[in-house]
Amino acid sequence: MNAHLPVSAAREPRTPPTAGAAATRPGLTLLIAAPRGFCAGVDRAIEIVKRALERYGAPVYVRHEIVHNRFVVDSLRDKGAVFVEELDEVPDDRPVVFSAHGVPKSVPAEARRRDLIYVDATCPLVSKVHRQAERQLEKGRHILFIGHAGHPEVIGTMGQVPPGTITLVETLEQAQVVTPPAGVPLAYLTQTTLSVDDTAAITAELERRFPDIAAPRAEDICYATSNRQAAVKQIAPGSDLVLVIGAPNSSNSLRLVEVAERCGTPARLIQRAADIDPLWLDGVGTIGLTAGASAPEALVREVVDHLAQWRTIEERTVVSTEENMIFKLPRELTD
Ligand code: 0O3
Ligand code: SF4
Repeated sequence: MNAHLPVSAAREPRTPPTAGAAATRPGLTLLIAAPRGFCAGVDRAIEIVKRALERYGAPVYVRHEIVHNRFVVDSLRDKGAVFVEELDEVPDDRPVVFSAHGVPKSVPAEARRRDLIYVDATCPLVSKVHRQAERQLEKGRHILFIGHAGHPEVIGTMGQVPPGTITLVETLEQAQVVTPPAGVPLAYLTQTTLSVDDTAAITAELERRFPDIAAPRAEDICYATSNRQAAVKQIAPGSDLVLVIGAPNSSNSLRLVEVAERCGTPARLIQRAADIDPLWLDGVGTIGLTAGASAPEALVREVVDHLAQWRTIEERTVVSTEENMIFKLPRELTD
């Protein structure tokens, strides 16, 4: 393990659940990244669904998974939320919440046309990118949007402007060949949950090819995404294996796996503790542990307790930065 890591809290070794065999269990050091897990946008989105259930009673419909985590979705479903993919699955007389990832303009427009009660749980940092897209359109610029095709945030942001005024760029290779309309000024924007390093390479290429391209006023990749990636860079080099708690459709969680692997450390995405194969622990003395922005802290504790079945655990929290971001709830749920 790297002795120079900033370790904020070193705990006593945990006694495994089945005492007696403790002395024979090999030790396992856990380097737990901080920050990890829920960001302010996810906290807010989940709170919106809970408050909508209190205010309107069940069922409250939610368009798309409120955040990309099955545990979160299942617990809200137990409280009376009904998850659907499209508005046409929502009855006329029930409220609907739009997920944290944002929606194309056509979705609230359709909700208004049908006179539905709707609450928008789009993260304010995603909404900020939506507004930038509108502003660039007003300025007559064609937008190169950096993001992953098919992701709901990408569909939502690209749906803020008419088709033909925005072009998706997914990779550095695409940035090298993209041919936007000739003679039209350009701007670029990005998805909020991208790899900081890959995006820097893509934007550098766009700026090299199109020196007058307008950049976002501030980085579109959000604070939570960049902080979680930086935190993995702190733990991965001293770990034999990195576990990332998150869903396979969670963009920000997938990026954390990539960051660990690029540090030269094998990494696994797991949804729950039960996904851990005990064989992964062969020859492993230190595990780095983190969680994507949509994964609850309860799952981190579940993983630690699960590992304690097999090993005597020494937990260390490695803090790379402090976070204290909180977003206000929509007024219609606080009045
Ligand atoms: O965008 P991503 O797939 O990472 O979404 P998650 O996993 O639900 O995490 C929350 C992030 C978000 C709502 C968009 O920025
Ligand atoms: Fe908002 Fe960032 Fe969290 Fe996405 S990851 S919900 S943009 S704070």
